[in-house]
Amino acid sequence: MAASKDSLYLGFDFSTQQLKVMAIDGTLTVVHQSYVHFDSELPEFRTQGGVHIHADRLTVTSPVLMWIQALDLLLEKMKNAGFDFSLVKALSGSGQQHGSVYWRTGANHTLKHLDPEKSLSQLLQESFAVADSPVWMDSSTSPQCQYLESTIGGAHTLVDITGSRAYERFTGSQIAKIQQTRPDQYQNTERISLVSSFAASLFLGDYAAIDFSDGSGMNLLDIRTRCWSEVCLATTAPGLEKLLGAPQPSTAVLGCVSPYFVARHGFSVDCRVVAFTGDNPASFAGMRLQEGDVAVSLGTSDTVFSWIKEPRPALEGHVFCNPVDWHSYMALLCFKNGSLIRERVRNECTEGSWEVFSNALRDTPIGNHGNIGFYFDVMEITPSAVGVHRFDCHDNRVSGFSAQVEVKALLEGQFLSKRLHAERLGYRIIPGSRVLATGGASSNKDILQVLSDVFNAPVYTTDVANSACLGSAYRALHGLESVESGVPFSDVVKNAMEPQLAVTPNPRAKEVYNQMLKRYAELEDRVLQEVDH
Ligand code: ADP
Ligand code: XUL
Repeated sequence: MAASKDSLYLGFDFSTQQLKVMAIDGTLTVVHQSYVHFDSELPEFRTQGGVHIHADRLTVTSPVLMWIQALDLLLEKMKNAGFDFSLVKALSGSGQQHGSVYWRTGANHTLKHLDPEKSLSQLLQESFAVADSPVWMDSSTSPQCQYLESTIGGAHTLVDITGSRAYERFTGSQIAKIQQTRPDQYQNTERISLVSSFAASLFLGDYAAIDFSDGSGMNLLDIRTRCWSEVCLATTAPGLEKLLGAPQPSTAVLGCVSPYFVARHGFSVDCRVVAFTGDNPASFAGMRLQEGDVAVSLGTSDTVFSWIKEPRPALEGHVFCNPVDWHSYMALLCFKNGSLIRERVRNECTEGSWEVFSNALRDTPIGNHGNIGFYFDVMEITPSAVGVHRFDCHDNRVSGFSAQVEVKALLEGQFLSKRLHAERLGYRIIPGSRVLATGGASSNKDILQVLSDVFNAPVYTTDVANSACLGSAYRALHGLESVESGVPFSDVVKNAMEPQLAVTPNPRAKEVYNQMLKRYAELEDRVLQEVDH
């Protein structure tokens, strides 16, 4: 690779709360970062945490035009910061997974003929059949999930084909719900994109393919053949194959940026668009995950993922196609109650200050005097439970903890849950295992200390907490290089900065958390039974 400082590679991340971008040069050095925060910078859309939670508490959507306006604003900010778009050789990006965008009939014609005098939000006002896109936080599609599993021959059959049993937030059930509840809008749709492929389409000026890795989060893709599963498509909604377009490898170069970006922002006509993918697959790339590592992302949602060679899908968690090596796979667990609940507890217990929150973590002992808590403000994905459940050291339910104990119980509970469910998926801590942490909360060392203690493994971070953006920029570079030479991803990023050791486990933690993990598992069963009745 010519490690040029004059060639730039862009990675965008259309995440739940904000749109972010990062630029790297040919030496993999980060040279620019910028973001647009939806709630505060685009208040006219009235989102909270980037979404609208509807009256039923189950339906969660985001306005598609908000994402477009955010892109207009972000590019404007970059221009004002003196960013030179003409140096960008390739760009890629990621999106929150599972969300779906419904392009109205005629929208592709609009995309292909964008007037560079106008903003994207002006031009695309009328381009969507569904204005509010269902996103990953939605859990309103239980009937569609039940129908899919029962029609296809049970949860195990669906797991074998798609890598996951039916999940409410997965795109297949979301599409089925739209088709059933708004047939007119479905009828008026010419293309369905994921958030990732929607964003790629904006840059491409044409409908962009869904990539194999993000496509694995739909309950529609056969993860072994990497083709749409005919039976899943047919069970979900009519005419789907045409509406989705053919899926493509995550490393595919889809084409060049549309003339609109050349004329309006000064991009080079040769700037390549590499397939966009999901935020978790992009983080996977950004963290340069190796076999044996486990990555823990602490963002709006918390996720845990690892590299796997052979898919052994289970009823819990997900197996996705690997975003950087198409022969392999990645395992993923998703926890919906992540940063937002940490913020709530911070606001209620530690005066809204992360510093006071950190003090509480430091000032309480490992094991928190035996107190254990489950904190699910919204219906959790792993496990499927809701509510706040607190237990004292004798496993008796209690109605509250002191502020400090509450903070520690939240973090210990979140990490015990991650370890428990990762172990159920086959993850084992072995000598040399590393926990790689990323996401907004990974900037907090006291949170990482609890993570390290619970997993009894050293925790590493990269300088850049924003691994989905970084991974997208790496993927842009790799996409370009691999077209020319077929070079593997690991070669392209081999000179990137190694993750830094952040914290090591306290020697006393192993025994305490091994015991506590057993109690946590039993109490989780109890919570699940009690919630059911
Ligand atoms: P997204 O999933 O939207 O990409 P990020 O990974 O950017 O989210 O994480 C944003 C979250 O990071 C915020 O909601 C906030 O709760 C959390 N965060 C930021 N700084 C800290 C901190 N010092 N300690 C704990 N959490 C933090
Ligand atoms: C993963 C998931 C979330 C979203 C938003 O399955 O639903 O992690 O990708 O980050």
